[in-house]
Formats: sequence, structure tokens, C-alpha cells
Amino acid sequence: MDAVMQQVAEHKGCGTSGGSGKASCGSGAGENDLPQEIWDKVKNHPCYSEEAHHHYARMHVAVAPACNIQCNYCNRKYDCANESRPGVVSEKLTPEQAAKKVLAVASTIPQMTVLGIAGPGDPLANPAKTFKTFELISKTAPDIKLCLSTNGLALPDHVDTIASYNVDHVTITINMIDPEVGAKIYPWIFWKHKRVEGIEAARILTERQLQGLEMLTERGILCKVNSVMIPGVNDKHLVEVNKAVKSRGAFLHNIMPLISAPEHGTVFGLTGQRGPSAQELKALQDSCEGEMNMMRHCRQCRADAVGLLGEDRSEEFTTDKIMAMEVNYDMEGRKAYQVAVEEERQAKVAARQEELATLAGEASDIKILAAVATKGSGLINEHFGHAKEFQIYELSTSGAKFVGHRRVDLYCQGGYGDEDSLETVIRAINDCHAVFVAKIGGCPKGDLAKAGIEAVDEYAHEFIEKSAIGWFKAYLEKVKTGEIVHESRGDAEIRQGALIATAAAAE
Ligand code: CLF
Ligand code: SF4
Repeated sequence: MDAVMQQVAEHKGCGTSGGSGKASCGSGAGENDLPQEIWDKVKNHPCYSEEAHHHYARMHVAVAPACNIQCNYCNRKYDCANESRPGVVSEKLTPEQAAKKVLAVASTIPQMTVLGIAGPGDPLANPAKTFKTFELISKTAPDIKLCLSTNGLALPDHVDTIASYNVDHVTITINMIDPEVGAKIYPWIFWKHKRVEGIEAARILTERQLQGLEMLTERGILCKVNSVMIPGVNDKHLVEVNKAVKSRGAFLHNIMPLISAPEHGTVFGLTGQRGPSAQELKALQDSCEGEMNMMRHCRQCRADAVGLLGEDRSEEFTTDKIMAMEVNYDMEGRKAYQVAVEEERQAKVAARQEELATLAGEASDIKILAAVATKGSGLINEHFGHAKEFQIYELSTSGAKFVGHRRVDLYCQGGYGDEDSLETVIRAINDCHAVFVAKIGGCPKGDLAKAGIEAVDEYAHEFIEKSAIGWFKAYLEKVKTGEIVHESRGDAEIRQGALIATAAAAE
């Protein structure tokens, strides 16, 4: 393992001293928490840096249709569920179409910094298409970072090629290191021209995944491990997985909830295997965070996703549309735009630090969650009724820490509020004490208050963390003076229904 990767392996998100002297957690680790070489690799990557995901976008090109394993949470009719939300069929692209699409998107969305190949099958089960795409893009758009996500079975065979294309970021989905657990997740793999089943299949898969991870980190390639949390199958075991991947140099661990609605037609969906609740997911992520960087901002996006992680602009870039587009790839213009984004980002960090300093000396064990309606840039800039997701922050005397997001059904249905949707929003953010919004009507505000959630609109268009810290300070003051009594909130729902609704709308 080279010196830089050794530093990555040893880096513990929590308890690391940041520029402010404050502990920095997980993929929220900032410039002062990481070696310079690593910071340069992650600072503009929306998946590898939580901080970057408010400002920078990624895109996927769906050039890899085939897969070499079967996961019980996957229905082959749909995208790879390891890295993509199931339920949406992607348009398959040739490498040449993909290269044109990248130029079209990069010209339209200058903050798009990363091109990922994540399916709809496994990129390394389609190596010719995957590497041809990388080759074309590295020639025409050399400023774009290349990223890859794989189930890992074929990974050891391709590590040198991956390194030769300067792919800096690789994700491996590792759901187990114990073949007995694996046999409950993977019915078969396709290995050396034949189908292998059961424990033997899982044994080969885990060996190849861990071998591939070691080979990548030895070459200085930054690795993220995705794990799907399947209650009763691998939830407890994922703590062991976390230790195993950390010891092999993984930079980031992304524990994602199982999506298993029966409508998807997957084995887990049809057998009634449930996904985790919001609290179960957070508890597992928290328990692993002392070991290594945890990603909590993954959107389980599709194999043709385009835009900021929380938005989906893929409909603007269908094959018909991109083939008709006049593309003007202006690298200097992109650079200039990104300089402005960086200034905005620095202003946000400075505002947070300034507000955080005012919390110094506050002694309280209270930790609460708050939901935020945002369109990006780290601002409270979305109306309650227009939010398709809420970002979740944990507020404590250490500051405001991003801990997740919740997808919801739109409350505002073209001029009127939908009461059923409001119910689902409340269930999705039921563990929060407050929801920060740019604007909200009197009716939903009242209904939220009845459910014990305060709708806060006085920080409209201000920075999220600075505002949340300010509000939390006032909350602590009210508790101290006895104006309010602090009470814990209940659990919340990870909205599988909202995923299906969005998917259906996109089809
Ligand atoms: Fe794509 Fe994955 Fe690269 Fe990101 S996504 S290949 S690392 S550029 Fe990101 Fe999407 Fe989550 Fe993946 S939010 S599903 S972690
Ligand atoms: Fe499906 Fe991806 Fe698993 Fe292949 S690796 S079976 S495409 S979820």
C-alpha cells in the first residue's frame, strides 16, 4: 500500500481535528482533515465528499447492460440495484453515443465534474464498452473525473486497465464477507463459463471482491464500498464487512437501505423481505463511523442519472435530444464557473465556522434532527410543497452534521396541497424536531405543528448549517428557561413508495 493510501486507511473521520479544531465526520471530512492528494481527488466528487454534493454534479452513461451475478434485490429488467435505484429502465448507449452525451451534459451543466459507469448491469461484465467509453471521454473531456461501480467479480482481471485509464474512483458493492450470509443474497454467479450456485458462489465472490479492493488501493485508486442493508440477513454482519474493507484501505463505506417493493419483482420484494427504518439505518451507520468514513448522502441513483445527486435531469438528455444538440465544449468556461462555485462554497464554510464559534461553551447532551428543503448550493432555497426530498441534519453542540436524506411525494399538486402526501412527508421526517423551508403555507405548517414538527421559514435563502446552528442555539435556550420541554422523537420511514412514484413518472 503506498504512503497516501496508508494515510487514507488510518484516517478516522470522527475525532480528526479539522481547521476549526472541531471533529469532522465521515464523507463530510474537509480540506484540513485529509492529505492534500486525497483532498484533490475528492473535493469536486459529489459522492466521495458530502460537502461537494451540494455544489457539484455527476452523470452516468448506461453502456453496460450485461451482468455476471444475480442479486436477490435485483430484477434484470431494471438497472443495477447495487448502484442504481431499481424501477427505471435506462436507454442503453453505445460508447460513441455516451461520449456525445457527456459533452452535451458538460456543456449545459458546468458543475458536472464526474462521469460514472454504473450499469445498468455490471461495467466489468461489459469491459470493451466500458473502457472504450472511458477512452473516448478522456480524449475529448480530460477535465472530467472517471468513476466506476462494480460488483467486484471480474475486478481483479481489470485493475491494470482501470489504472491505465486514470480512473481515480472505484466503487465495489460488498454485502458480506461470510459465504453463508452471501448465499442468502446471491443465488448464483457466472464464473469461468459456468453458473456456480450457493455458498461456493458467495465464497468466490467475496474472495474476488476483497482481492480487487486490495489491488486497487495498492495502486492508489480511491475505493468506496457500497453495502445494501438487509435486516435479518446482513445487518449485523455489516459491522464485520466495515472492518474488513477498512483494513484493506477502502476510503469510504456507503451503507444503503434495501429497496424491496413487491412491484419491482425482485426475490426480496416478492418474499416480503423488508428494508430498514430510518433509525435502524442511522444506528448502523453511526456504529461504523468510528472505524472509517461513512457516506450518508447516496441517492441510489439510476444508471443514466444526470445532475446534482438530489435532482434528476436525465429527461433533458435523451439520445434523441443529445444527437440533435450542437455541442460546444468550453473547458475554460467550465473552469471559470467552477471557480465561482468554489467561492460560494468557501462563503458557506466561513458562515458555518462563524456561527459554530457562538456555540462554544454550550454544554448540553441534546441531539436533534432537522429536515431541510433545498435545491442545492447549501442553501434553504426550496418551498415545502415543491420538495421531492428533505436533507436531514443532526444538531448538537458540535454543530450541524448532514446525516441523510428522505425522499417524499410532492405535497404541492399544482396549486393545492395533497393531504395524503402531507401524511407521507410527516412519516418520512417524523424523527425530526423541525423542518427548514424557503416558504410554507399556513395549513401544512399547522398540520406539521400538530405532529410535533416546527416548520421554520425565517431562514429562507440562507446557508443551511449556519441557520440550523442559530435555530438550535435558540432551542437550547428555550429548554434552559423552561419555555419548552425537550422530548425525543420517534422513528421515520424510508419511503419506498416515493421511489416507485418517481420511477413511474420518469418512465
Ligand atoms: Fe456514479 Fe457511483 Fe461514481 Fe457516484 S453514483 S459511479 S460513485 S459517480 Fe453516488 Fe449515486 Fe450513490 Fe453511487 S449517489 S448511487 S454513490
Ligand atoms: Fe443486478 Fe447489479 Fe446485482 Fe448484477 S450486480 S444482479 S445488475 S444488482
